[in-house]
Amino acid sequence: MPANAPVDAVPLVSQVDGGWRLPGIANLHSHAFQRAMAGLAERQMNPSDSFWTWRETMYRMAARFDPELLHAVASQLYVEMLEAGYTRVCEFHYVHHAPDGRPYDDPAAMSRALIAAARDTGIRLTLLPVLYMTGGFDGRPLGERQKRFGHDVDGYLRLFETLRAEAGDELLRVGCALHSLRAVPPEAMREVLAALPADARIHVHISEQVGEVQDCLAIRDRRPVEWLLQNAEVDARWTLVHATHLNDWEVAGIAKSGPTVAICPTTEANLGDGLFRLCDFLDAGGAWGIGSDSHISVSPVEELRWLEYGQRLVTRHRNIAVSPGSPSVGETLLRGVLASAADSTGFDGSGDAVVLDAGSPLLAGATAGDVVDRWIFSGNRGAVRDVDVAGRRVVSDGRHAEREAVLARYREAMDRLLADG
Ligand code: NGQ
Ligand code: ZN
Repeated sequence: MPANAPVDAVPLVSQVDGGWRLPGIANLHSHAFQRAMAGLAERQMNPSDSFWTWRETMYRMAARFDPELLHAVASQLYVEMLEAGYTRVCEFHYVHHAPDGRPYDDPAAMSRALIAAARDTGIRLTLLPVLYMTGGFDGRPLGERQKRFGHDVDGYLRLFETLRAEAGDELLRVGCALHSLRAVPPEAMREVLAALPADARIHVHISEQVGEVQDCLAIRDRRPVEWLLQNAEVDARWTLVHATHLNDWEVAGIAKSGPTVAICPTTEANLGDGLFRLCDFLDAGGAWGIGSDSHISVSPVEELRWLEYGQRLVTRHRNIAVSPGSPSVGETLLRGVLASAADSTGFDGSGDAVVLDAGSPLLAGATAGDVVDRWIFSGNRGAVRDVDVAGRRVVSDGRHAEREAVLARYREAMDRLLADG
């Protein structure tokens, strides 16, 4: 196949012995520690519960982590990701220091816990140490619980360089994340961007909540995406996480500049963010992928299904994510995810594969033309049989080789995280 063949011409699925082989899937957005609170923020505390009150619960959970607990939780999460078909994960990592804000003896200790979890489980990791400096657009200092997230520019760049020097093999990349426009003052953003190597990936949370758009307008006189496009050279090295609230100019501007939008459908639903403007963005030719973000679900099937279902619910139509020449919703979605994966993660994903079990009831009588739709739109029974990462088999018969040992450590970690006091 010539390198410039249109993506639709590359077969997405091939038949192998007793299965259907697909490319590995990239998870563009993860906060590993949040796996430990999945399902634990679903009781009403206050009639005005919102993203911002959820965040307080999340901060209480974040405050309990140390490197050992992070390693245990991330290992479990990565096993679950691999068993679900994710072979690459971008870890948007901001819990850097001890709970009182002081750096650990090794300032990269929390990052190393994530790297160890990825190496132990065999998932490809794009580690994105996060720059987090202020508690709001007005530049207010970090709150008590945010202190362990914070760096000044020099401290951040030291961490970035330390990690970067250790990366580059087929399983680890290091890029840069700006937590959000509210957490990074403009001058600091410029300094950090100017210091990055030319090939560094850059991820940023943006325009997830209406409150953030309003604050940005009030203080920077621009909407968040509008401001970013006007104040940084946003291109294919960038990933904009969420980008939920966009006006027409912003939709066109993102599509034209080439960043990937990391859409996190289950988390965005869970947090009451709003609905990404998928139809308009696809029409504009924008690049996008999916992330499991807060890990209330660890399933590419569920992310893709809900991305489509959200659109069906608001438009009252069916079969939305299609394009001329690509009438299958499942295939169009999967191709979208594949097309952005290398730009967003820094891994081209060669040697990654997911084999679906042809013996699964979901796939009885499947053909190459319908197997992807059937996988995505026929329920929640796991159909992933085998998973390869960089040519190495890490999941066989639906099970990760280290599943039991990782789970035992995770249970102990959860007991500690959930203990009183
Ligand atoms: C985060 N998560 O950093 O974990 C954020 C919440 C914030 C999502 N936005 C915190 N889904 O945005 O300040
Ligand atoms: Zn996030």
